[in-house]
Amino acid sequence: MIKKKNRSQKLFEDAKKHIPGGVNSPVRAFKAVGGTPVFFHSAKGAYIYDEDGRRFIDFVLSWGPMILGHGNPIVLDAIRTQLERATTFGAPTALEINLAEYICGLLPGIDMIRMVNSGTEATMSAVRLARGFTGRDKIIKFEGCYHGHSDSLLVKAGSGALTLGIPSSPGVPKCIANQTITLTYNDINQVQQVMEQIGSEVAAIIVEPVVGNMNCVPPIRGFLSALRECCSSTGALLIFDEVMTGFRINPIGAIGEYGIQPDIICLGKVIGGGLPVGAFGGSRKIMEQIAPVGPIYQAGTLAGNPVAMASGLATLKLISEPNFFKPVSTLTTRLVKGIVDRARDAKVPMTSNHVGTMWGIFFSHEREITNYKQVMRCDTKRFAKFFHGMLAEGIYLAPASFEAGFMSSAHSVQDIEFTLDAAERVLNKL
Ligand code: KE4
Repeated sequence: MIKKKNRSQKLFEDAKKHIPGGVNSPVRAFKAVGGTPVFFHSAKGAYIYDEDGRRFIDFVLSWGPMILGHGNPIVLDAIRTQLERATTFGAPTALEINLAEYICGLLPGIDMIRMVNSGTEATMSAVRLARGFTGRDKIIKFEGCYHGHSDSLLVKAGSGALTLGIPSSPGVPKCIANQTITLTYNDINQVQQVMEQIGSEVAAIIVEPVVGNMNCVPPIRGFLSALRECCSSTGALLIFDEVMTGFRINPIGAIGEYGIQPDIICLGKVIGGGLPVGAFGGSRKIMEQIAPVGPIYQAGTLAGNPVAMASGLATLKLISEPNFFKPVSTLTTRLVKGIVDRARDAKVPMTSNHVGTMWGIFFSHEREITNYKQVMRCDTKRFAKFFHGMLAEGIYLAPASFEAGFMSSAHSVQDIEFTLDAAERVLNKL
């Protein structure tokens, strides 16, 4: 008897007719884990429901934004209220002031912020700002970090530390890629040596303070302070790409977690509360170089969209409450420790990292994962089996082993226990 196709399979076939690969963002296509992507229909709290009505506990949370869980009533009310008034003007609104004031009030050293519509726009604009502010062209980034898909940041390492960057995608001109140098995350000596040699040509070092795009890899002691020192001593700017870590690894993010002050911060995800928002910010001296007050151009039709501002502001106010972070971080620790303990009992090599409410598990023999090479040695096939096993148990993990997981305040201890019971069953069948 031919197995009845579920709705997702049918929808995926339909989707591929008019959408490249059937998705509007590649990682959603399940290429890294195989099988058919799940098409979702609705969500509430920690749960998402597919087109067949199946319920999943959601640890992707739209890749980070849904830190309050789905459909938070206060956030929905804020969105509804603004929707009734207007969806967009393409003109300034008081809401943009409210969100800018709120974020600058939370983040030390950030006097001004410019709203955009995505993390990609935030980092792309930050790179242009750094180049315009310093009058320099070179950018340093790190292997395993992802900063969105602007040309200067879709660049992988050349053969040697100082060799010019190589486009990591067709369509990125070599003349642009070769202005970006890609180094090894957490290799302090390497970045110090490179900056000693070419620091005067470097506009900025851009880094994910905790990497969430080679799964979850935190900075080793001294790495972020070394970047700060390298930039301060050469006149390069330090850009923290906190699109993922902002208001997620700590009540304010990496500045709060590690006490290192970037020159420019990039934000996204959580600050939109599920609607499209990105932002970049810094000191007044740097930010007033941005048009219209300064000469460095940057713009966007829906930047500062009032509905998105309302959603972001409501979200940030809720997560800034004093007793918000600790319980969600504690739940994250409970989940990660529980999975690792069950992997050990099932004799499945596994290690993990987590910072605040962001986490990652690695099918690896390594005691600790701190760099790209170690991540690349992980057992991705075993992850794919684990992913599908958990999916069948009603647990939705990131459909790629090089992605981080997330936690929300809507997840309960019962959800974690349910997840750990499922993990035990799945790990023992790997
Ligand atoms: P967006 O343009 O996707 O809003 O943000 C790009 C970006 C920038 N910086 C960091 C640290 C990021 O993690 C991202 C985007 N994250 C991915 C997940 N790893 C988004 C998921 C996707 O690409 O569909």
